[in-house]
Amino acid sequence: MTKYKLTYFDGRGGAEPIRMAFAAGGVEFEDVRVQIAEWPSLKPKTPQGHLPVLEVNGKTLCQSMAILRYVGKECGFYGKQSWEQGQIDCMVDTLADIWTTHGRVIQEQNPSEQKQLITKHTDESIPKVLGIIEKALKDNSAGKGFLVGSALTIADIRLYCTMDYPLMVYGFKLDKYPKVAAHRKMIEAIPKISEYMKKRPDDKIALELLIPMMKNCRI
Ligand SMILES: N[C@@H](CCC(=O)N[C@@H](CS)C(=O)NCC(=O)O)C(=O)O
Repeated sequence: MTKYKLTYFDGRGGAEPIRMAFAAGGVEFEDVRVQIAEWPSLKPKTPQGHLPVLEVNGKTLCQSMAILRYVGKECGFYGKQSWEQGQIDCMVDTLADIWTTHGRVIQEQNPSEQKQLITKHTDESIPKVLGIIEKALKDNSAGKGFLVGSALTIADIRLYCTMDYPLMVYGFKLDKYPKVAAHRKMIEAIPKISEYMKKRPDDKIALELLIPMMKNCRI
């Protein structure tokens, strides 16, 4: 039996879609969560100096989206043929823009610059991406709510997980994006995902790092 070991920090971030894809596929994996204090000594031992890292029977794969695509293929969430896979990739890459601007916000040390970046993130970057996603969901409505095709794919999982931090950390609202809001409910209702979400640990990165960072920034 293939042995999967996923190493990431003790939060959702870049690893959560991978964890969720494993869970939705009913595939067991070892969920290794590195504490911030452990990271400096572990970093030089990782292949590219960052996480997530997936070990498959002792072989190592880096880069969150490469890992997600690999796990998507392993679990049957990567579409039926090349065209569908192209569409899935398009949606996954579109969503990456939300992560890019989130990354800029959390790396900014200057509070007033950080405030400006948060405004850009919530008022420009997220709405721009969600406008594209809302339209894609509308255009694919005969697929009955999935982002691509008519079954769960990594594009759906990536969408769900990408919106976690905008909703939890930045207080973003989905009122203007009814299809995205309905998609969220649909994903939460998938039995294996619902079961996984009930059991998963709290997101320590969001609770201990990101949410306090945003509170300080609003003062
Ligand atoms: N392009 C990489 C970026 C990985 C990355 O920057 N990971 C962050 C956590 S989300 C990390 O390891 N930060 C600690 C560090 O770089 O020292 C990916 O998608 O996996």
